[in-house]
Amino acid sequence: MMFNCVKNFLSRLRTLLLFVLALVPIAEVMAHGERAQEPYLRTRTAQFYDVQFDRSKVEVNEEFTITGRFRLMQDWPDAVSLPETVYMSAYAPGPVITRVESYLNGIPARQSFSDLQLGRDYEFKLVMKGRVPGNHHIHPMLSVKGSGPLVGPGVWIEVTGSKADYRQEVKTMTGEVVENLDTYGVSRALGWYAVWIVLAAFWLAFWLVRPLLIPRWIVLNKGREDLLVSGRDLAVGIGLGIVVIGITFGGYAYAKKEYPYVVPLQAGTNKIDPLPELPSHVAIKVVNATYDVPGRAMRIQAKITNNGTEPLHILEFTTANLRFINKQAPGASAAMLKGAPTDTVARGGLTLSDARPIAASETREVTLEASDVLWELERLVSFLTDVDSKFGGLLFFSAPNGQRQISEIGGPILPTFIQL
Ligand SMILES: [Cu+2]
Repeated sequence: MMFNCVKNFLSRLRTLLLFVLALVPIAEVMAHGERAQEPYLRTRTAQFYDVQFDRSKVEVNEEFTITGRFRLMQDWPDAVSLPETVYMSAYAPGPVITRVESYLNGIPARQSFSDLQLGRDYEFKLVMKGRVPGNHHIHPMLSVKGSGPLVGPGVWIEVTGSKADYRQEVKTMTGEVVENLDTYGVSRALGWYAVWIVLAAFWLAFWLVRPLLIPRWIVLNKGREDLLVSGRDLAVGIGLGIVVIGITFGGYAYAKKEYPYVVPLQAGTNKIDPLPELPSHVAIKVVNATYDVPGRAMRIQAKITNNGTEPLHILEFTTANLRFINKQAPGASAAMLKGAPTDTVARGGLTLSDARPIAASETREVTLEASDVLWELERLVSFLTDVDSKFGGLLFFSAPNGQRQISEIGGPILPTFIQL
């Protein structure tokens, strides 16, 4: 009877669990938190563009490269620390890939960089290597001291093979070849742990085997402190002290002899110049911006002035790694191919109130509509509840001569809760 009861309960619990699991979309389970970042952090800090992964499937030990650019937004939010110290890397769920090389504007990015400039572009290159088999979501990532990581578009990389085959060979400056950095020195470190644990355990056990707190307290109360520490205790204490100091200095002398050339971990930062400023002939003034909550659409009314000599098409609006491409613009299909093959390219694209190119020295008021369920999926609509309700993004223009212009666009945004 009792057994049946338990069995029934367990089967009900299982049904309930299955039901709850069915409610959780798979994609949410596999994502690893990039959507949890506040929208002001994702739309108004670093805008990644032209991000490309050269492979989507690698074997353990095989390398792949992530390249791309980011623009640091002029309208950097007050709540986010300025990019005074940054570190360029890739984001992976755990140590499943290894960073082999990294560059920012062609300079090795082993260390942090200081004083990056707002409103300017930077180019990165990351060479990564498969380490743990599995399907991993990998992003380029710019870590800003005081603010945290700002991630670029993520791509699923499948690592195949066996973790046991992983090797990371390194040749040191003195010519020594380390066969596998993954396991190098681990046994020695564990050996040292063992030495200190044994010594500590001995010292603890030495005192624990004797009568402990209450008897010693009574002795103390009776004024017989002389009984608490015997001559043998003192001798063992001094002996242990000599052993500890001996091991410490002996270990140091041994390491110094074995490895005469030691380079400490590099802690300084590098200065870096931004990419040369591209000539921009566009002036943008946002007149009005709204986010239509039921329609999941951002509408931006902007006065765009073309100060150049070529007519310009509005090609793309990008923010927080979402891409809205105007399919009518020349170069649209090339633009589609240019970025990483992510699922964050809006299918509906970018809709314009006036699709004609903006002629040279013309000023036109255009309404851009970026409508897609991605706003919701990427959890970007919570900017409506921010104390600083502003949006930001990049607007790309294309000219008939194939040139592309990139301008920052942004300003306050108002939510509308009813369909207008
Ligand atoms: Cu991800």
